[in-house]
Amino acid sequence: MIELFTADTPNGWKISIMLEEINFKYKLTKVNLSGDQFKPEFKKISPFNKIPVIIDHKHNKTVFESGVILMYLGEKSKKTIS
Ligand SMILES: N[C@@H](CCC(=O)N[C@@H](CS)C(=O)NCC(=O)O)C(=O)O
Repeated sequence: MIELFTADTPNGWKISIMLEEINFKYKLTKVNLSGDQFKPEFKKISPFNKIPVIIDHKHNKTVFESGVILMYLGEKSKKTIS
């Protein structure tokens, strides 16, 4: 299962849209950007203190940077553009 750490911003929306498009089940965890991004436990998964981040619990992988997350999910989905 994918867990998405996100907030109500375009970079966050990009990943929600992708997850919906590829029809993956995911858990959405909201991050309050008024300061929670600087908490040590969040820094462990997001070294630059930014959303979005995903944890792929099944494969024990953490991915940050929206473009990288999109590529990761695209590859996982095995969908092609036609
Ligand atoms: N290059 C990053 C940018 C991420 C980014 O700027 N996230 C913003 C929200 S859209 C953020 O977490 N801001 C909190 C902060 O800078 O403290 C990406 O594409 O993921």
